[in-house]
Amino acid sequence: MAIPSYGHSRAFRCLWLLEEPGTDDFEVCMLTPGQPYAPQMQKHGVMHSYKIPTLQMDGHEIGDSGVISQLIAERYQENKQLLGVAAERIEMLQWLGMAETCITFRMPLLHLLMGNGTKLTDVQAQLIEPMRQVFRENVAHFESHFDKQGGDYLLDSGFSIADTMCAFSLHMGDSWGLMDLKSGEAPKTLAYLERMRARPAFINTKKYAELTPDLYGRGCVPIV
Ligand SMILES: N[C@@H](CCC(=O)N[C@@H](CS)C(=O)NCC(=O)O)C(=O)O
Repeated sequence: MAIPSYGHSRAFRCLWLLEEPGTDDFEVCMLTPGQPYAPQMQKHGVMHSYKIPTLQMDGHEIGDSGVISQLIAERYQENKQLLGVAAERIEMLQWLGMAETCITFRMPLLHLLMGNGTKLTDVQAQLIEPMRQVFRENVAHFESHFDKQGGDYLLDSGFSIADTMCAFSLHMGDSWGLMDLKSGEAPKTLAYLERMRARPAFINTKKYAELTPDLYGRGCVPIV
């Protein structure tokens, strides 16, 4: 799997999944952030994909975190069930989609957040306020789910790829101050996010952000 060397790319979702127990047979190729990804990945045998994350598996190149998550979960489902039960399939797929749509509106802000010097507060009135209600509704969707269904995870049956996909989006939105999780309007969603952040695999995944570009195995162990 090829990913850039910073911790807030969507690759976080897939690395987190791989760091959960049940999966050992993988290599992670960290890339240099800010440089075009395709040429860097080509040096490692990726022919067509230019997206991060990219998974090379069984002769295929897969360049979408949701699809990669499904394929990894299917591959290792004998070790650990991360796809929910059959009756939850449609709900699980909807959460995979939600993970992307709930951050889409924030994408124009990414270049600001990734260190070009502009403060979020400086663009608040122009870029954030007009979308404030849309941002709120995304958070409200998670909160009403936990109000109705309770439970520690998005699926009733337990921890799944719905969590690795969506909790990363909530983590990113909260860390960058783009989601009102701490306003008091979404206490259950915030508690859910804190539970996800406390998982050992989530904590291990954050360590990938400190690595230099190279090949690594589970737990950030260099491959020699
Ligand atoms: N929906 C895809 C989006 C992947 C994506 O756009 N990744 C960004 C980095 S987070 C990327 O590769 N940007 C470079 C490009 O689009 O050329 C996913 O969830 O993986």
